[in-house]
Amino acid sequence: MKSTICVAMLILALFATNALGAWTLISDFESGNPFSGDPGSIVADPNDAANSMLSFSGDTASLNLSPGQSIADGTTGTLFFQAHIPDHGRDVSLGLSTQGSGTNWGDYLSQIIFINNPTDVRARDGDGSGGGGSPDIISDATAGENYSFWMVADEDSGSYDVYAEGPGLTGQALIADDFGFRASFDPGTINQINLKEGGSGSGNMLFDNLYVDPLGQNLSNPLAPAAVPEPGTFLLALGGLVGLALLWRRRRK
Ligand SMILES: [Ca+2]
Ligand SMILES: [Ca+2]
Ligand SMILES: [Ca+2]
Repeated sequence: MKSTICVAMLILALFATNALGAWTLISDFESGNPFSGDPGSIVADPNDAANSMLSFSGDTASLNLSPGQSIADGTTGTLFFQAHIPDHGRDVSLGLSTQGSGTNWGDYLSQIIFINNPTDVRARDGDGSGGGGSPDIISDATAGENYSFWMVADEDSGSYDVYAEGPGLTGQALIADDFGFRASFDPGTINQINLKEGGSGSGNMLFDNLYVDPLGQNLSNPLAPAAVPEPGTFLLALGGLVGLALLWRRRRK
């Protein structure tokens, strides 16, 4: 009997593992642009004509997250997005904020800054806890390629981490650790994404595939095929577990 319970628990654990990692798509820019303000336009991905991306060429834009997409007061959530830095394009910041606070620099919580000449990526360390200033987090990023970013924001401590994957990086790299929010206020619910031009450069900056997991740090890739075991693999594992359980029962007799 004990062994049967043991097998049932293991099967439940298998299903529970697959249920973790809840990404919600905010926009893949295939059917419109959810940003308001000066939101730019939808263009074809320079590397894949079948894919659409946001081309931001304006001054300021914002996107309001629905309650189900928002990071609640006192909790941690993760924003995933892809960025493509054109050669000699526009200096643009992307970051999290709160509805009602606005879109000024002082309203940014987390802030990643795409510098287009040279193609560096920086992040603002608002309270100096990660060393201060806006250090390079990717020096000499490769123009014309897509990078994936995971921005893990902790509302309670007012800090964030940035992980990235792309040319010149080794796997999924932690490139900003415990950087302080830029805004000096206690944000409460984090429910806005801001885009803002940095005052230099011209042209555009491309973004795609915005996802949020408002319930915690999530370093899985929402664009990767779902990690569900194939039926054959699952049955093989199940068979193995049942076999082990039977063996265990026989040994105990
Ligand atoms: Ca797209
Ligand atoms: Ca950290
Ligand atoms: Ca708070």
